[in-house]
Formats: sequence, C-alpha cells, structure tokens
Amino acid sequence: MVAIPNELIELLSEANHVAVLTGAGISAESGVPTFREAQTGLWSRYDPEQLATPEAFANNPRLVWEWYDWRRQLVSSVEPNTAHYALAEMAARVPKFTLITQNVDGLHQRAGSDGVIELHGNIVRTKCFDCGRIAYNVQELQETSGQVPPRCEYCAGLLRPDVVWFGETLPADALNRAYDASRNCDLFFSIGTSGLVYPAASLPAQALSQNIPTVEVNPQSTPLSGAMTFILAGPAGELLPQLVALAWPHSSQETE
Ligand code: BJW
Ligand code: ZN
Repeated sequence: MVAIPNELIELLSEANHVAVLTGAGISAESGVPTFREAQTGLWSRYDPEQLATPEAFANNPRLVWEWYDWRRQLVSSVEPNTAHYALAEMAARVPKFTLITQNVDGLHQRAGSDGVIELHGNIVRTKCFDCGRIAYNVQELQETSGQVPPRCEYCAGLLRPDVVWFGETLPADALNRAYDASRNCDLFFSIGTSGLVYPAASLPAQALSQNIPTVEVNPQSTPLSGAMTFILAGPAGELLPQLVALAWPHSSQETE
C-alpha cells in the first residue's frame, strides 16, 4: 500500500489551479496496452514506435492503417477506469483544472472530463496524409472503394489517423496551452507516462522551473522521477481515487 503524504493532500485540497499530464499508463487498467510495455496477440511482433511514424505509413500504409483500426476497435470496446473518473472528480473540486493528455483514446472525455488538451491527437479522427483535411465518412469511403486505407475525397491522398507521429509537430495551440498551464498551476501531476517522448516530457520541468510542486503517479520509476516533489509509486486506478477521497473527505461521497 502506497502512503499518500499529508503535505500533498493539503496542497491538493487548497490548490487553485491543478495541471495534469497523462500518458498511456492511465488507460492500462482499462485494458489499453501502453506503448513501451509488451503488446499482445497479432501485433506483438511489431514495435509501436516503428509504426507511429510517417515513414512507416509511407512504406506500408495498409499495415499502419490496420494497426490503428485494431486499436480503434480496442478503445471503443473498453471503458474509462477509476483513474479517469478520479480526475473528472478532481476537476469538479478545484477552481481551475487543466488536463493535458498524450493519449489518443478519448477515455478522459468518456469519463466526463471537459476541455482536455490532446497533445497527440485523437484516434477517432481521420485526416488526409497529403492535404490534411479531416475525413468524416471514412467507413463509407472504405466500403464503397474497398481500398485500405481509403482515399481523400478532395485530393485522392491516403487517409491516416489524426494523431501525431514521431517527427511531426504537435498542434501549436494545444502545446502552448499545455506550457502555459504547466508554468502557472500551483500543483502539477505526471500520471502514467514514461517521460521519454518530447515535448510532452518537458512539461514537468516547466512546472519545476517555477518552483511548483510536482507529483508522479507511476508503478515504475521514470527519467522524470528524480526531479519530482512527490512520488506515488503505484497504479493510477488505485491511487487517484484514494487521493481525491483524502483531499475532499466529505464531498466525494455526497455527489456519487
Ligand atoms: C502506469 C500504469 C498504471 C503502466 N498507472 N502508470 C527532445 C529530445 C529528444 C528527442 C526529441 C526532442 N524533441 C523532439 C524529439 C523527437 C521525438 C521524441 O521525443 N523522441 C524520443 C522518443 C527520443 N518527438 C517528436 O518527434 C514529437 N514531435 C516534435 O517534437 O516535433 C518537433 C520536431 C519535428 C521534427 C524534428 C524535431 C522536432 C512528436 C512525438 C509524437 C509521439 N507520438 C506517439 C504516437 C501517437 C499516436 C498513437 O497513439 O499511435 O505518442 S509515440 C507514443 O509515445 C504516443 C504516446 O503518447 C507517447 C508517450 O508514451 P507514454 O504515454 O509515456 O506511454 P509509455 O508506454 O511510454 O509509458 C507508459 C507508462 O505508464 C510507463 O511508465 C508505465 O510504468 C506506466 N504505467 N501501468 C500508472 N496502472
Ligand atoms: Zn486530401
């Protein structure tokens, strides 16, 4: 059992602005595989890092499309877990709350979180590899053409998921808002991320540069751990509900 420090409980219950960065680990307890832990079944022989690149798509668009199709189906078949719900509840308790995610699975939104800053896009959306336009009728395009991936209605370019691959830039507005929140919050959480992928991994350092206390929630240590003010070394699905219940002992029961 991981002990939650009283100092952290106090900081959270008194915070005016909490900023949270999440990664794949927060969805692990929903059954969504993380990036850098073993994948299962059909896709176990592929390295996700090798598939999440424009080069991989250019070399083998069908393989990459089918991998995302598999992940899209997987994500739609699972439910948000207690960690996603605890963050939605935290948002309702603090005056200002900024939720920044690297995840493309939409599980925060399905747990009731509003205004989520999506740094790496969303797997549900599809766009054109060439002209960048969003495609809305992907299923229909696929069925009528029989092409995998289907092609753009405007320029006949290949369609791809609207996510950010290695070497691609993050949406500027999302990144600016994430930097701003990380520098201006009074408590910063890094939850379920290996802290290996930039620029997302630089957000905790932004908070620390302003002497803002930082918290890592992760069963494993990461390159960020050494700099963190608090470490909660365990699964987010257990620790976040505990933390919320300790910070707001009376109110959390009343609203459920
Ligand atoms: C639990 C748990 C439980 C398990 N509870 N926890 C600076 C330095 C070095 C390199 C770079 C740099 N700046 C840019 C780069 C290059 C590159 C990069 O970072 N490379 C590094 C890998 C070295 N970055 C980029 O290319 C980015 N673009 C960019 O910077 O553009 C400007 C530019 C352009 C051209 C040249 C140079 C600069 C884009 C990065 C895009 C990342 N995209 C992906 C795929 C998204 C789509 C998809 O989902 O398919 O995003 S890769 C993948 O990694 C995905 C994730 O969002 C991201 C982060 O992974 P995450 O979430 O941390 O997952 P894991 O699996 O790594 O970790 C899970 C953690 O959970 C583990 O720690 C577990 O212990 C933990 N856990 N169970 C809590 N129950
Ligand atoms: Zn196009």
